[in-house]
Amino acid sequence: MITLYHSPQTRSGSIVWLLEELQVPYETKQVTFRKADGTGEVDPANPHPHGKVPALADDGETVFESGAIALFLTDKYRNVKMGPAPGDAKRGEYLSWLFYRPGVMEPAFMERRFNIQHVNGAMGWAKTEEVEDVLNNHLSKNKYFLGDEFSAADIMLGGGLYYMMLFKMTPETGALKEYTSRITARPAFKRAMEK
Ligand SMILES: N[C@@H](CCC(=O)N[C@@H](CS)C(=O)NCC(=O)O)C(=O)O
Repeated sequence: MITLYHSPQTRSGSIVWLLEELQVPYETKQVTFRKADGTGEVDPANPHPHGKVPALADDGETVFESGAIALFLTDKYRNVKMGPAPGDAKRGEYLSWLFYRPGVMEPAFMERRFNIQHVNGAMGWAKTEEVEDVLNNHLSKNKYFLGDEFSAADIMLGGGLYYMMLFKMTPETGALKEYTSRITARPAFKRAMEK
């Protein structure tokens, strides 16, 4: 049985959405975590080395970091295809976008939120406006991150973009509005939100 270490309205919500898309049995264990306002504490039941959410346990294996969890699940559970397998022509593109979320998109938006000075050539991500251009350009030409194929990359990046627009952390462009409406209309997204 899959156990997701979870807390509502956090990044672990993306994994609930993914599990709902995959239609696999799972349980959630609600854990506490350190919040931005200084409240909360690491839950000793959470296997994440920093006490963050999400973390996941499955058949004796522990996985932490959202991107790693997404890749682990979409490779292992393939009754519903949520990501191209090794050898598939879109595998490289899939991995690129999955890693883009924690490696580039998130740091870029946090940089703006916390007013951090960008240093090209030193930081591993790109300036916020440049990231916004890449995302908007891609999504104005493609239905999903992988073209016509919805995948876990849309949950990881698209889910993040949806909340960033909601909290005014990125401008509400036509491309982003249309794309996020498309992905949040999915029944699995609605089920995840209800949970
Ligand atoms: N890079 C991690 C980030 C996870 C993360 O920071 N989650 C927040 C909740 S949204 C958290 O648990 N924060 C607690 C802390 O930083 O100690 C991932 O993508 O899984």
